[in-house]
Amino acid sequence: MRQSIILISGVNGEIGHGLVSSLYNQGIRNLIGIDLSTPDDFVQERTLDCLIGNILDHNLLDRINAQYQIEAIYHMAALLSTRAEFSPVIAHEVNVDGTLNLLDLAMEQAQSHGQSVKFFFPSSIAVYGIPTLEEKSSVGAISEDDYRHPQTMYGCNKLYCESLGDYYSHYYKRLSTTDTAGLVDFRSIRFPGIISAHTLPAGGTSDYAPEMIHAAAKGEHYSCFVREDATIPFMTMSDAIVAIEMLMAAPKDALTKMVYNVKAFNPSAGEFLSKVKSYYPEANIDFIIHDNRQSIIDSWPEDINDDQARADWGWSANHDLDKAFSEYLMPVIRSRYEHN
Ligand code: AKB
Repeated sequence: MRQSIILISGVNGEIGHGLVSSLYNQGIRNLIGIDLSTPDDFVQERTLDCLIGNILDHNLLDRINAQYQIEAIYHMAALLSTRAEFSPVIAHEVNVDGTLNLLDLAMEQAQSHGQSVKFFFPSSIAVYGIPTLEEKSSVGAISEDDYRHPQTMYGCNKLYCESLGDYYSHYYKRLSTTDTAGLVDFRSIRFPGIISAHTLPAGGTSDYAPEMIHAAAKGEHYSCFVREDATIPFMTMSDAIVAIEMLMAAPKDALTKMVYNVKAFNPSAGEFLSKVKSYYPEANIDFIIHDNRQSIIDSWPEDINDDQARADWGWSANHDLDKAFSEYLMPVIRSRYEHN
């Protein structure tokens, strides 16, 4: 009999770390990670095994398929928005083909063991594309069906993969006689920028906020690459993990959507800096605008409407901007950098 496991792709990344930590603290001991790089000790100590490899490698996925019985997949591996603009074709391969491979693995597994496989997919506010700054500031909080005109390769990839999730959940091989509806139970959240106290992001465009606070804590100079008035939604990593767990635990019949917005706070870069300075008055941070990265931020919404997540699975963020600093970021960041 195959061992029952939960599979996490991109386990060594930012959300991977947060997820492993939280699932392990709940007593879950059957986590298997995949990552391109060898995961750090924190991840290795909390997982049953970590496979070093690529989600594009069919031999690796075949081995996982043969060896394990998969209950759920958390598919975190991705190239983020800035990095994807430098290598759009590679980004498409990783973000789209990688997701397709894991959806296919979920379907094969569900067909072989006869139970549905839950599939979590982190989507992003990058699926939205607002044409002008005037419209961005006048439009208010935007809902899941609004403005789905991504301007980045990453946003295009995320939006398309949401549709693939819908296809695998509801319409997979609909011309065959086998009924596959519901075998893959796809659930997704469109995340805003995420700020972790423990790790730094790599290759995203919302990275300026976490980079600011970590640089200030380390006493390093930092040049923020967007204007002071640039505004998008953010949340803490701790709230992002809570959101994933709440959505994955929700009864299926309570869900009216496959993809949900969630939000917490939406400071401008200047407001975020003021908050950083209230803890680190000596912070050496200036603004040197990178026009192209700025244009990506300008296309993302200032605010999003998460009413449906609140109504369907009781979502509400624990951290507003003040609490994000006082209850989550500062206690961890202080002890982390003061001991180095
Ligand atoms: C990025 O900046 O690419 C990500 C995102 C908003 O999805 N953090």
